[in-house]
Amino acid sequence: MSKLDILIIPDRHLRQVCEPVTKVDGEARRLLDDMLETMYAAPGIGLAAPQVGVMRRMLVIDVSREGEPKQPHCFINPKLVWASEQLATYQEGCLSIPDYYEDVERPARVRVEYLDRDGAEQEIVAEGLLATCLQHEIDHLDGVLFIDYISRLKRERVMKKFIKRSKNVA
Ligand code: GNR
Ligand code: NI
Repeated sequence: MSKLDILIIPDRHLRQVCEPVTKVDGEARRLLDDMLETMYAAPGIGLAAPQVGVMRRMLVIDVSREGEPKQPHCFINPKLVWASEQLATYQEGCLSIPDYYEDVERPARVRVEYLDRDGAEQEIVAEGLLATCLQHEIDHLDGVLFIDYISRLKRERVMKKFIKRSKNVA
């Protein structure tokens, strides 16, 4: 397994729409394993393929708490097929927008259809942090970031900071 580099805004990969995975083969599974290693090392509770520059509809999540058994989940071609009217607010962060956190309101419960790492069709009904994380990660596959849900003033402020930072290091 190998740890991958996580892309930071304003990297253009983070604003593109990913293509479906056509074959769940060894190469796809290797990428999922590398994404899990990268997510645990960060550390984070989720990671989407475009965050490591791979423009395919794949993501990994583990919302288990520290000290509890790990619960790695792989989602391939995930599709949000139902969302509750009831909303829930979580303070979100993103490994592609380091050290920035804001409250975001999203549907509290969602149903998602996807393929697992064996290519089998699965469906999950999620709530709580898992529901929020799934929506955050699926958004990444469509080039959407959590800062798109905060005020324009806050978003432009954080974008400006990271654009400046990218010019200083790159
Ligand atoms: O590690 C992460 N924490 C988090 C907290 C609240 C809502 C969403 C997330 S996902 C984030 C990792 C990440 O950037 N995934 O794309
Ligand atoms: Ni993110």
